[in-house]
Amino acid sequence: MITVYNHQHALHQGKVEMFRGQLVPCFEVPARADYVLQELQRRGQGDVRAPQDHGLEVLQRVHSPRYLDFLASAWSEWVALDPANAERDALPSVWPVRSFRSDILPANFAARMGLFSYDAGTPLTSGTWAAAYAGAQCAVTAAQLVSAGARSAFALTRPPGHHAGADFFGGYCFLNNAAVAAQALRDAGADRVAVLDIDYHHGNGTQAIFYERADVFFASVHGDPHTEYPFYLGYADETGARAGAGHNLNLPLPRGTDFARWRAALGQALQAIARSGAQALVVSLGLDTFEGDPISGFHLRSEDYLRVGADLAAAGLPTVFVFEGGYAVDAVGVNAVNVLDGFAQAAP
Ligand code: FKS
Ligand code: ZN
Repeated sequence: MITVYNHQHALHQGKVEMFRGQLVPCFEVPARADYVLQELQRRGQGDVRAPQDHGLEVLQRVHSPRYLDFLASAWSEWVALDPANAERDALPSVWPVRSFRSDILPANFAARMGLFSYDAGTPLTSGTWAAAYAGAQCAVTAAQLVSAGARSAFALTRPPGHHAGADFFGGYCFLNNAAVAAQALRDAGADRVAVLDIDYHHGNGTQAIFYERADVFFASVHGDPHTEYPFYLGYADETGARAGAGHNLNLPLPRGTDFARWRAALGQALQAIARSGAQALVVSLGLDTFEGDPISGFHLRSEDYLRVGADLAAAGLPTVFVFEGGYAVDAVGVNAVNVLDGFAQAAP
């Protein structure tokens, strides 16, 4: 399997996130991607390529112009507020909840940070735009390889993407790599595409982007948002709206779910994807379903990921894998490559 790797990922290195009233060290660290790359090389799967630059156009297919403008200039605006900010991450602290306006673009930087975000756990840093931009280009490049006939490709990139919406960041995500990949598959000629999100956390951004569309089916297996992040989306009764009615499937599972039960939900999602008529598949590949993950609550073991890969291969669709979460840093490489290996062995 070809890996498209964003070596600029390390430019995004948050220092702190807000957690229970304190600033704590970030869980989403550059070493995560390094471990996956090392494991690919160790297991002889080292066909690793750099992304091609397809420009802003591919991002504009999914994200709003004013959000992209904001992200591209946010760091320089942050530093312009106070030169000492160059040493600090930018975090939002004020948000327009219900009854506030979101059509106005305030001049105040903090106000715009809040307008374009939904949590205080997602630091914006000096290299965030460069890393996120190159990362999204990895997703497009992987999608184009698959459109051109490859059975599969893996976009190894961070920051992750599935919590980012058309015009907001949050949950460590800025640009929605999986959505950008799905749109690139559509634009390259696939009439129907499916996104399958197997990260521990619901992919609220991806769901929101495609919620009213019939051409991209979204299915997600994740921790029940009654207790798990992102809390405000990801419930089973969210099935799509307008043209997208019936094209969204959420399979929330309780904290503590083991592989047998998780795998049954995966099977349900794959059946729905088959019924959707998708001609290509994007997998939001989170490895935070692992039993050793420090911030999540499922109990998958390292060897289970081989079977996950095999189950995904059995869907028989050209597949783009996009790296998302997974915070047991020393295991994330083995777990990610187990999925890819399991896939490749079942679908050579
Ligand atoms: C721990 C509180 C949890 C937010 C969790 C974000 C999860 C992100 C992710 C992604 F794939 F996007 F990276 N805070 N202090 O794993 O879904
Ligand atoms: Zn996650």
